[in-house]
Amino acid sequence: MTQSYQMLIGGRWVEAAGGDHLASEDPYSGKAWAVIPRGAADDVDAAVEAADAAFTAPSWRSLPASARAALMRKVADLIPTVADGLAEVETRDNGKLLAATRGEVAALANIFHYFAGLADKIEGVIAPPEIPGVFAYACYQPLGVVAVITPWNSPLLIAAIKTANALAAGCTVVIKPSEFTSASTLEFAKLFERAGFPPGVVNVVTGLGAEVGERLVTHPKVAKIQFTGGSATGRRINALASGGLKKVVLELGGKSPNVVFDDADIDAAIRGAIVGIFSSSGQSCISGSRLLLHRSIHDRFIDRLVALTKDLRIGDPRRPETQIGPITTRPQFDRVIGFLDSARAEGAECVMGGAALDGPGQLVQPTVFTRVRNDMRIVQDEIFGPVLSVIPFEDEDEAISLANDSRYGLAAGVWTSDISRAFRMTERLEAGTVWVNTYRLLSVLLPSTGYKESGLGSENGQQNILNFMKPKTVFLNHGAQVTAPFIAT
Ligand code: TXE
Repeated sequence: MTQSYQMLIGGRWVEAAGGDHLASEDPYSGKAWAVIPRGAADDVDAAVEAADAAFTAPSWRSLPASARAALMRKVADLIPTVADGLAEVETRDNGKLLAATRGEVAALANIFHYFAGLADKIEGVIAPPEIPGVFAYACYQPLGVVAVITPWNSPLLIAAIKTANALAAGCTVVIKPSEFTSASTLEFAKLFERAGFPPGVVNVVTGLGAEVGERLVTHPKVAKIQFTGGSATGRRINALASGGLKKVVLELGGKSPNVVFDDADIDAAIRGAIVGIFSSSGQSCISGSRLLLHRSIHDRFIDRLVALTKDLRIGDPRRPETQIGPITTRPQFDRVIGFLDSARAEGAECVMGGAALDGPGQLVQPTVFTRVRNDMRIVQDEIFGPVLSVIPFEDEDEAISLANDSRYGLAAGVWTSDISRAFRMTERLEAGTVWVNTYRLLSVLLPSTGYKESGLGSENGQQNILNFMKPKTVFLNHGAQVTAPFIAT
């Protein structure tokens, strides 16, 4: 039986105005399991109007920051009561391992507590008196309506982080989840009602990027766009939004290098390489998809990595023993298979995997290519699948030159026991996040950004709250002679 979802606009659960729907498929069974409304321009307009009205309504705008924080804490406290169901919906919709989606859902409570903690710590600036009789200060005001556009690989986690950032600042939001994985966001949105948020502060409109996404991005009452997704879409959003001079933050793709020196703890580095690329079946912007190995360890490292990877269990993401689940969407599955073909055509050697699995669902074998050159498509393009390219290097300089020879710059890993080398590498790697002797750790307590084509602007951390606000400078004359105009002091 298929589950039927509605969108949340202005505090009401509604169908699309046009009455259209989209099917959501379970990537493991390949069957449709839910229907979501296929929104269009009218629905976006209604959601943005609702968010704008909520933004100016006293029930939100005049709410003390501590009360706003309290509402966010209520959401955090509600999360454990729905966590199991949320994780199951996410796994069914995007195919990520249940263990992973449970972890992501558990993190949401901390994320909401963290951002709630920032809501009442936004302070302005008082300038030292310069003009007798004039008091000058700057305060920060929330930007307004924030559009949150999310992808299919971690839909709930990404929507929750962006929404929490925006709410803490006093903004209102319209979330547009990926058309492939909208269910978890719609489930999550129920918590804002339960927590007592005023209607219209959080809205969700589902549908296609070209229909719902573009309207949202160009709507005159949207002040800021927070986007995670592919680079081509990010570029288009940036171009569309520039017409309205909107603030845009883009978290885009990656082709991250994982660099292993011969002085590293090799067993740990092998585990780090496997986790780096095969977690979430490689469908992660921070995947360590380029493994750079010091030439002296190359062959034995690959032998052991392949031996361990062969034991990984591929299959149903709901089963506890499964370690690699399906590719989330059919177009993405076709794209990954296309890369496997192009790698062979370009002369790379496939030392393990290299094919889809028979049977239902979009399962791809974990795949390792050696004898790759840096100019090959599998090395330069983001595959977003369980495909690892291995490249040897001679020394630190060559490692850096290979690692940085990419239009992306999202993340990088370094494995070494030499602390000086670790410092040198972190300094020289062109990436927004660098891990030393670990991989994939993330924290909303710290800023995250992408260098080069991996992004625009940054998210998270304490300072980021001000990126959802605009300063207002006030000169308050409480007794000075009005000075001659046009004279700057
Ligand atoms: O993402 P899109 P796609 C990469 C990965 C993948 C590629 C394409 O390499 O193969 O992107 O994936 C909405 N205006 N990443 O095509 O299109 C869309 O509806 C406004 C990396 O599935 O970027 C969805 O909600 N919105 C990434 C969201 O954008 C538009 C995660 C993302 O979809 C729009 C996912 C438009 N014109 C894929 N077009 C990461 N950084 O983690 C689409 N959308």
